Amino acid sequence: MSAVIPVQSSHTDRSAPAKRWTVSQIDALFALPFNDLLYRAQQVHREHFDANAIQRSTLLSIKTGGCSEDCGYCSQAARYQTGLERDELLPLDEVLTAARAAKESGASRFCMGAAWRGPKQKDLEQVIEMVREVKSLGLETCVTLGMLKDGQAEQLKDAGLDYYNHNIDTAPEFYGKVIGTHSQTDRFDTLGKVRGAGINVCCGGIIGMGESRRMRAALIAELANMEPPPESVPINHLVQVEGTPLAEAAPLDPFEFVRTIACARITMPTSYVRLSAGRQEMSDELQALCFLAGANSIFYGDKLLTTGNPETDRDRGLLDRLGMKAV
Ligand code: SAM
Ligand code: DTB
Ligand code: SF4
Repeated sequence: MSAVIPVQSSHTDRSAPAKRWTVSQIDALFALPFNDLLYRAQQVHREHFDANAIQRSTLLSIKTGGCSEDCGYCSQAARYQTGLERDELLPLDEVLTAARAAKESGASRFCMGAAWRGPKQKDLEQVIEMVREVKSLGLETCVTLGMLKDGQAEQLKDAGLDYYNHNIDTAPEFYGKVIGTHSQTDRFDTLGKVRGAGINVCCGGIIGMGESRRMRAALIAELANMEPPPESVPINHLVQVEGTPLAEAAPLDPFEFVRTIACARITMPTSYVRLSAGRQEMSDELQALCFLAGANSIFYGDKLLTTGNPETDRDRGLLDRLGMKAV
């Protein structure tokens, strides 16, 4: 087995070209005995990070529901009857109240999400104001607004935006089965604009949508082969939302989710790997395994965008019990 899995040389210099990973190499990582895979992930993790430190980001949905897109997992797509109430873009003062509360409870980054295919210029101007003001509270800023047009990333950068979240979600061969209103190529186009403007990239995907292991490997390969790989890699477990096409997706073996985290860690040694959506449905023990596999970031606060996340008290308790500290 080890013949097909090269040992990664350490890659701390982000200016040097990263190693390219083939899908087969990552598939071979997935196929390792669980303990061997986690051991490798731990070695890589400890080479680049404090293995007991965790970064915390708080999410806020600044514009909820009514989205034109057809993403098969999403509660916010207008075309699915998910029972979600639509909201217009939140006023600045509500956003700032939430950002202050996030800072107070210990988050280092505040991430604002909008259910858009992409922002219209007049909406972008309001978001830019939010970014400026949130940043002035001493928080890192992140937004996820959908696809960007030329010039929009630069405007966000000028406002002081630190991260743009834009996921590629799944393997290229599975993308069209989940989403029909835009392509993965469109997503890469926006990621290029974000990178080009000098904004940090937050890009990951969703596991548990009925994809095969090979497809999970292909998703990780696409992420790891970005030049450079994303600074932040959210690995979401599908949250099954009633009314969406993926509400009845077949359950995933939880160890397969842990393996995905480990593969992300090994192939993207210097990136923050975020254990993202789906934590509320996970046991403390499963989350601890994800941290052992190299996840070193979480969404913190009792709501994601429209679905639940563990209460902050539960998270504080978990991190305490594991002897982990926030960064
Ligand atoms: N509309 C923008 C976009 O699509 O990029 C921003 C918001 S969208 C909700 C952000 C990401 O949330 C999606 O790309 C997807 O990875 C994740 N997501 C949405 N619904 C989810 C669900 N039910 N379970 C897991 N992840 C989900
Ligand atoms: C990401 O990868 N996960 C977050 C964030 N980026 C924007 C969103 C998760 C959404 C989960 C479903 C919901 O709450 O609507
Ligand atoms: Fe719209 Fe984003 Fe949901 Fe897709 S994931 S339906 S683009 S809000």
